[in-house]
Amino acid sequence: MLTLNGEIMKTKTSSIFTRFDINLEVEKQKVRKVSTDELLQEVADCVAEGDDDEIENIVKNVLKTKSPVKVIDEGLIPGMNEVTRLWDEGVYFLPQVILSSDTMIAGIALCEKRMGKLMEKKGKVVTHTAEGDIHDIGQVIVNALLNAAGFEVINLGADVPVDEVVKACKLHNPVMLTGTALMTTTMTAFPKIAAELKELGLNIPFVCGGGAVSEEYVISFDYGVWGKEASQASAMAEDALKGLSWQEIRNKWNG
Ligand code: B12
Repeated sequence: MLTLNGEIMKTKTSSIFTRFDINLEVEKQKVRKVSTDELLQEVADCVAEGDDDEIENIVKNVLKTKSPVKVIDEGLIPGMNEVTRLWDEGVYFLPQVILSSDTMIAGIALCEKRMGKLMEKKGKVVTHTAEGDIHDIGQVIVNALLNAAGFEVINLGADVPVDEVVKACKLHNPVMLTGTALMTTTMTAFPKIAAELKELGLNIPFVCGGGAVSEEYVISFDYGVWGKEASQASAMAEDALKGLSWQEIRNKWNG
């Protein structure tokens, strides 16, 4: 390159010409090994690499020898955890994360289909993702596991206004309510919901999970029970079905 006074300036061409296909390969190598099982590792890699073309074949294949819950717990979730790590480290950006979450959700749907549904439903659980929040992967896992455990899931979806959550609880009279929040700006909906439930005398455990909420935060309001892992949701719903109060469920699972 010539400068203004005619001198030749040495330029590093590697910073101008970028081979994005090669960069992608480098990114792939950054996905860590998360399982000693080859098939489960394939599932995790598929999510971490956001390969939504391959997920169906890979999950159908692994489901021949492993249970759907194992595929979710030891393949899909660890794969998504890798995406979270790569995002936090600045390796992944929104496009990769969107591809991975679509791949994850497709994988969960296949597992859910395989788990089947019991004819007799045990009781209702209302699930939602907080108002203003579209991060619904945790909720999708919770839904699948509750369904598999025989609960009737009233799935309100993501970004649900406080009043709609309360209205659904009034209408369905569930044994338990769940909420997921991944953003510090959206988790503030949970104490509002709890306060409205209290005003109506709807005395139900409200299990709150998602990366944004801490145990300390959730147990700071009445009805709140902190859910660390999605897999706890069905055991907590069983407790609620047995008649344990929100205080008893909180004492058992938190603190
Ligand atoms: C995937 C992802 C997305 C995807 C979401 C896709 C989807 N359908 O969910 C997309 C690309 C769409 C997205 C968008 C955005 N995102 Co985003 N995203 C993430 C990422 C990388 C991973 C989250 C995830 O799915 N984790 C995997 C799931 C399984 O984890 P989980 O939900 O926590 O669930 C586990 C437990 O918490 C628990 N659990 C959850 N719910 C429940 C319920 C019960 C009952 C129980 C028992 C347990 C339980 O079980 C699960 C494990 O078993 C995080 C990074 C991070 N560090 O978390 C950022 C992150 C959450 N995103 C963030 C942001 C800022 C955004 C955007 C605003 C970006 C933008 N500028 O547009 C938008 C949000 C728009 C909106 N209004 O919501 C921030 C939030 C910051 C904050 N603290 O407020 C994070 C933390 C990234 C960061 N470090 O900045 N995002």
